[in-house]
Amino acid sequence: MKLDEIKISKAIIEAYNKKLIDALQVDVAIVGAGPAGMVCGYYLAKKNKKVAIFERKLSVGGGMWGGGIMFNEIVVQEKAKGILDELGVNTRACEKGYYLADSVESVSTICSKAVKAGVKVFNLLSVEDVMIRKNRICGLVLNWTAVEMARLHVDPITMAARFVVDATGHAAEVAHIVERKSGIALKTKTGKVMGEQSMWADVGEDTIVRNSKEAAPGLYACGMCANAIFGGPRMGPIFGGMLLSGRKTAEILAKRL
Ligand code: 48F
Repeated sequence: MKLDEIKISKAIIEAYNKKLIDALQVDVAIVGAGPAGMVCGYYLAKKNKKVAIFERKLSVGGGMWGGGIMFNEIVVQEKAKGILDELGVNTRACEKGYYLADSVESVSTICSKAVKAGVKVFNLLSVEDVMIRKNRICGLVLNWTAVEMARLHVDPITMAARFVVDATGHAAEVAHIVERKSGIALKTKTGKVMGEQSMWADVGEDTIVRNSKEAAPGLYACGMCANAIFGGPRMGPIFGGMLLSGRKTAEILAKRL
């Protein structure tokens, strides 16, 4: 059989169009395919919820690939090890109560499990705005990352979601957009993004799970951005909090859907 480039192009264009059109209306739209967003998507998809993740970069995985200072190992604590076990990520005990995992194996396995559970991941798409109706966040405004990077004057498209999850990490980009543009007060002490505090793993890992909650009507904070929004320390290359935050957010949303 001779290979035909036109057939290859047509197959890709048709399949992607179908996938994107189908994602224009979902139960949960997650912004950011870091560890927290992907774990959240995995648990929601396992409960048969329709989930799309929009990721700015070419690759998924956010800050997990590089472990600590580019040493590609991550640490998780006892409480979170069960999530890696469930996903099939190998862990090795190091100090008592601390487990190591290869960060490349962690990212690739979490992503694979999320996609196989039914999550649709759209890389190279940036969220530049939100859709708000009746004072509730109910969708996202998307543009190609290439358009954003080249600063081209190209209008975005819009998709609808029953819930939106901000899983954009330290930047808390969706919450910042809501603060800047909507007039809706965030459910924080100040009504605004509180900002993350200096490194303190022990406190940060706890607060991140507590802060994984609704940040504005229709908008949930998940992963590092939960501490950025509600105020809590960063925690460095320990990733248990990200996994637990992703699972907690999924559990709350599964009940609300
Ligand atoms: O930063 P990231 O990995 O967030 P996370 O899942 O995990 C945090 C840890 O990696 C680490 C840490 C551990 O102690 O503190 O930082 O909370 O992943 C966030 C993803 O969101 C994407 C970004 O490219 C990254 O992959 N992202 C950020 N803003 C946007 C976005 C946006 N506006 N649109 C689409 N994707």
